[in-house]
Amino acid sequence: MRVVHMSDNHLGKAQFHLAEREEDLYRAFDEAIELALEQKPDLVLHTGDLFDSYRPHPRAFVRGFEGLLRIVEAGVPVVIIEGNHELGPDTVRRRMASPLINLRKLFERLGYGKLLIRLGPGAVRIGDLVVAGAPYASRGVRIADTVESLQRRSDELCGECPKVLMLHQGVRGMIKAVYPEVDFSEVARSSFDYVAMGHYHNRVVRRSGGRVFAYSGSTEIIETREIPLSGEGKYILVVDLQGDGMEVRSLRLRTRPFIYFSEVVKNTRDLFSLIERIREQARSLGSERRPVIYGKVELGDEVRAGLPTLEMRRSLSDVALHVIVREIRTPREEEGAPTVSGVGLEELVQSAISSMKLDEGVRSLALRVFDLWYREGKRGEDFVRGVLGLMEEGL
Ligand SMILES: [Mn+2]
Repeated sequence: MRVVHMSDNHLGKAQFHLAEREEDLYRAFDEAIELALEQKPDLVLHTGDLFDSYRPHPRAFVRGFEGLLRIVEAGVPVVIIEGNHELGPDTVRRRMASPLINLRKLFERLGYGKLLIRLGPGAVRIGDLVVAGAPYASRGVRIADTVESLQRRSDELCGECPKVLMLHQGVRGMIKAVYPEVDFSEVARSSFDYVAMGHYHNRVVRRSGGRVFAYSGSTEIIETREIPLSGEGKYILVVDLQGDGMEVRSLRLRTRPFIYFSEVVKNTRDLFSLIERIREQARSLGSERRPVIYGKVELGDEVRAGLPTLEMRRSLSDVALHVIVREIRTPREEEGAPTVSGVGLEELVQSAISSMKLDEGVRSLALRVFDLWYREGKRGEDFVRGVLGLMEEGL
């Protein structure tokens, strides 16, 4: 049995507010589907965040619909779960259907109801394979309990069949940076043969006792924090489940190139040498798509703030789609000045909130509010409604 696993296309996101980046994400999704179908799979698994928003732009909705339609028209079933981006305050509280529910309704009307399967949560048998899965659940929900009940339902469907579990969660012990909702041990305690995961945007394939736990990663660069790892590429996974073994292959997608840099610029000579090197690198890419150039410079005393950004934009804009420079001035060491190294914003906020003298309820509310703002990306009205929702729930 051959299964293709893909995730996190984030259709509809226009990174850096660029129409070209919105199109890049559609292209990556289309290519993922093309590569998937070339494999003649028995099944396609989608582990969430097909859309960037739970209220996708019609353009994104149509592209998502067309892509999945190509798969089911080839007679291949698709099993999909919601990622955090498909769940807004409204969808979570059941007042509004998620975009995946709307997609499913359309497929049903077209007579493809049996081929587009949304697990919300649930388990299905497809041929000799059992596939179980659950939508994204935020921190505070006991994911270990969900896994346990999905295991029971899967065993009831077929005892000896190979089994797949689909989750859109951060798993501690498999990923860094995104803060996790569940421990690896709690997922590994189950007996699913292949655990297909979404949410983390870099590919991670972990083998353990003949079983495989894998994040296929996103199909394009979605967040700026993925840029330093852009050289590693973006993938879909092809899983061959045989009687006693499993083979997992990665198929690389042709995404837009990114050039990442991180340099100390002591003077203007350093700056122009950096620009020349990046220009050479951009030229040597040989890509039909111009790269995004993104990085940071640590400014020496002789360099005026703003100059690197100005010069790099001016001299590289002909070879790049977009140039982003983060300028950092190294603070002179002062006694007693707090130093933070290698700690991300999430960890920093978490430890700051944790160190405050707060009532436990207030502390966890503060963490959840940060979660809404930072990870679920809620802004404006959505954010306010999200916070009010949390307070109503007494969380
Ligand atoms: Mn995602």
